[in-house]
Amino acid sequence: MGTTTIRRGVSRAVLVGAAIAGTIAFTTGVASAHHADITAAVVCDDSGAAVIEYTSTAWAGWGSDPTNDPTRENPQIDIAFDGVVVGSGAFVAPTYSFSGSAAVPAGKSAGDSVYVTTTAVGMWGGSAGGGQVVAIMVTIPELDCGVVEEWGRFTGGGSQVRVGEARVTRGLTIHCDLLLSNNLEVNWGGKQFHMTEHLTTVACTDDPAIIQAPPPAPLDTLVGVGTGRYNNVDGYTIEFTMVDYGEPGSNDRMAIRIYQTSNPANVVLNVPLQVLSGGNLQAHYDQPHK
Ligand SMILES: [Ca+2]
Repeated sequence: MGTTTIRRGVSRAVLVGAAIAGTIAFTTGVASAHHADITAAVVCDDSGAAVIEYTSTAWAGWGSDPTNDPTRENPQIDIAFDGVVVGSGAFVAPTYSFSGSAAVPAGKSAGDSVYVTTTAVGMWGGSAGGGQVVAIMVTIPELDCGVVEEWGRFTGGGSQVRVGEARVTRGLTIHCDLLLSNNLEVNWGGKQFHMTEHLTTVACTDDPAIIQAPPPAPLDTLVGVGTGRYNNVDGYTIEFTMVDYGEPGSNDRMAIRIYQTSNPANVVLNVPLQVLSGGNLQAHYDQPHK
């Protein structure tokens, strides 16, 4: 068996713990209306690392037209964590702000504080001098940036699942992780396909736009590929997509394509993605298992 790609459903980083305390701690520099405001929060980035996200904005009380105020321009605003510059940007129309992120300083952990400062290094538009510093204190929360694996599976419920010319035999079960036994059997026009090999690839995904419940599940869409027997002859591949649009199943969708593995042009069944004409696909949570 070749390389198996396993996607265990939706993965996401989880933030656990207290809300971020962000308060303006001090303002220094030239006594002037010109300064940068700063907001910041500790979050997990996509790679699972703890980072401080910041947004620096020209002082909010400025002017009446936020989209066209050259006095808000500044060519260099430095961002520092505990005095170490970690980023730089410019205030330009129309937002006069910028955002970024950088790693939490080494050695800092939950409960520690980090001073996030924004310094107006450049001259302001309208030729006001720079030098203003604004700082906020960010307290690092309890963070668990580990990737959470949410496991899922699909079953066929209700009456027999029908899509296009195909009927999916009762007992349909497909797991995202490939590890437990799967069952997919399709009948159409007197012909029959039975998936015999575990899937070779599968993707389980969750589209926020699709209301899949009930039951609650970490996915609404499963895309799989497997091999099996067509009319009792080995050497065929099945590609399938299942989408759970909730109950009673009349909005659920499925696609099935079966072809000869050695000759993909020999397609014996092709049902494009479409609404079921019977039955109900159901996505579920599954227990972690090895
Ligand atoms: Ca459904």
